[in-house]
Amino acid sequence: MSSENGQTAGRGAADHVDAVIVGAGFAGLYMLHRLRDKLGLKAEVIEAATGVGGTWFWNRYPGARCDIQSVHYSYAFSEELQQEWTWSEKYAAQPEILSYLNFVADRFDLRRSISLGTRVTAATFDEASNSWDVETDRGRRLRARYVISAVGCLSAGHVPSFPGVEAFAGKTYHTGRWPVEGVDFTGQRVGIIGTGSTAIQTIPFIAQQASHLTVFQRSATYATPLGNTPSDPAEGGDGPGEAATRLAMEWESWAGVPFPRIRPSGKGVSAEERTAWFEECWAQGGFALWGGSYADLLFDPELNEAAAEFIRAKIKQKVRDPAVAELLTPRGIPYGTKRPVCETGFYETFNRDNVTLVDIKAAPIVEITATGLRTAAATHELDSLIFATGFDAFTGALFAMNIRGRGGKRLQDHWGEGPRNYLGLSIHGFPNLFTITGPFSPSVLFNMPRGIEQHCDWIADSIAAMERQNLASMEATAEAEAAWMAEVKAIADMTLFPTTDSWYLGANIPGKPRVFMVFLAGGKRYKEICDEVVADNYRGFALSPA
Ligand code: NA7
Repeated sequence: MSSENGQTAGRGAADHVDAVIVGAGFAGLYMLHRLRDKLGLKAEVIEAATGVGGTWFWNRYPGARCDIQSVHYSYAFSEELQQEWTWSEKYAAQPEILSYLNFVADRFDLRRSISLGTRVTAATFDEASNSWDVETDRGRRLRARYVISAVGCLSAGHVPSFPGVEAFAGKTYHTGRWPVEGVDFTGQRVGIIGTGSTAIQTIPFIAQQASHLTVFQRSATYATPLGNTPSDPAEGGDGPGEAATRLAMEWESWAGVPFPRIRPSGKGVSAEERTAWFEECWAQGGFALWGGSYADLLFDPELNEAAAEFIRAKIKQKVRDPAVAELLTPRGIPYGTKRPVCETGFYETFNRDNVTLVDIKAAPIVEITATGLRTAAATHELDSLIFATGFDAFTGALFAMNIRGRGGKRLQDHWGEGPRNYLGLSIHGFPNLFTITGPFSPSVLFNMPRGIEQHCDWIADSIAAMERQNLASMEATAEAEAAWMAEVKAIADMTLFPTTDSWYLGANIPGKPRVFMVFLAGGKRYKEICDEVVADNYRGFALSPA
C-alpha cells in the first residue's frame, strides 16, 4: 500500500527516480546513456553482478567468445566510440568484450548511476500513482515511473535436477555463472554435461587442462567452424567513415550480420553446385553456412537436409573413431533450427586420449554421487562437474524479479500458459514496463547489439513522447498483444524452427509452456513495424493522461 510521497507502510522511504533499468550489460548501459544523458532523466541501473558486462561478466568459462564478427558485435550509436576502440580478433573473446563494456561504462561516465551487487527482488506497479515500487536484496526501495528490463534473454541458468547433486564432494560449475577468479582443472577428472554452444566452446580448453574429460551428451549438435583470426585491418569494416555502410548492411541482412553473397534459393540447384557453395560458406566461417548460404535454408526441408548431410560428412572426416563420430552426428532434426553453433577444435578434441564421450540419451544419468556420476550403463569418477545445460531463456530472469502489474497480478501467473506481449516490448497489465530484447522480438536471432540499440532508442523515444505529452502510462492493449502473438506464430510456422525442440520454444525446461519466442521476419521488418506503430500514434498501446 502506497502513500502519496511514495512511502510504503512499514518499510523505509523510497528513492525517487524516473527510471529503473535492471541489468548492466549491452542493453542496460546504452539504455542508461539514452535516458540519463540524452533525455536528462534520473535513471538508475540495478545490477546483480559485481561488475558491468551482463552476459560477458558471467560467462567467463574458458573459450567463451562471440560468434558474429566483433565489428558487428559492437555499439553503433557513437561514431567516436567506434573510432576509439579496436578489436584484436575477428571474433572477440569474452575478456575483450568485457573490457569493451567496461570501456563504454567509463567513456560515458555511466558507473555513477549503476548499483552493482544488487538484485531486484520485487517490482510492483502502483495503480494510484502510475509508478513502480522496486525492491532490492540490499533493502533498498526505489519509486520509478518506468521500469526497463535489460536482464538479457539468456541469464537465468538452468541446472537440471539430477538426483544426488548435493552429495557430490567435488566442485560443480554452471558455464553461465563461472567464477570470476577462474578455475584450474589441472590434474582433475572433469565431467561436463551438455553439448550446446557453450560446451562446444569450452570443451577443447578444458580437455587441454584436465587429466581426463568426460563429455555427457544427450543430443548431438551441428557445429561449423568459427574461423577466428586476428583482426585484419585490410578486411575493412571498422575504419573511419565505414561505420555507416556497415550499419546499413547489417540492417539489410536478416540476422543483422551481413552475408551479401547469400543466394536466394537452393531449390532445383544441382547437388554438385550446392555442395560447392556449402564448401565456400564452410570455409568462410562463423554463421556463413547457416545465415549466408541460401535464403530458403530454414524453410525448405530438402535443402536443409542437404546442408545437414554436408555437415555430417565433415564430422566424419574430423573424428577418427567412427563410433564417436557417429555419436557426435546429429540426425532427425533440421540444421539451424536449434541455435547454430560455431566451433574451434571441438570435433578434433574427441581424438584426444584423455576425452571420453558418453551417450546419455541411450543410458541416461541416474544420479550424481559423492565421487562422480552414474548413468544407466556405467559409473564415472569425477573431481569436478560442469553444467553446460543452458538457460531458462527469455522468461526466467523476468520471473526472478517478482514483477507484479495491475491488480497485483504476478507476471508468472499472467504468463502461466506461456508468455505474451506486444512487439516484445510491452505487456498488457504491466504499464510503463519495457523489456529490451524481450520474447517475441528478433532478439537472439538478430545481431544483439543492433537489436538492443533499436529497442533502447524506441523505448527512450516513447518515454520522451510520454513526458512531452504529459502521459501517465503506456501499456499494450490485450487486442494488440493477441494480434502480435498470432503474427509471430504465423511467421515461425512458415519456417522449420518450430519442428525442433529448442530453448526458442521453451522446450529445454521441463513443464515450460511451448511457445516460439522469436520474431522471425528479420530485424529490418521488425524495426519498420515498431516505427509504423509510433507513426500511427502508438497503435496498439493504451496511453493514459496524467
Ligand atoms: P544450450 O544450447 O541450451 O545447451 C544445453 C546443453 O545441455 C544441450 O546439449 C542439452 O541437451 C544439455 N542438457 C540440458 N538439460 C539436460 C539434461 N537434463 N540432461 C542432459 N543434458 C541436458 O545451452 P548453452 O549454454 O550451451 O547455450 C545457450 C546459449 O548461450 C547459446 O545458444 C548462445 O546464444 C549463448 P539437449 O540438446 O537438450 O538434448
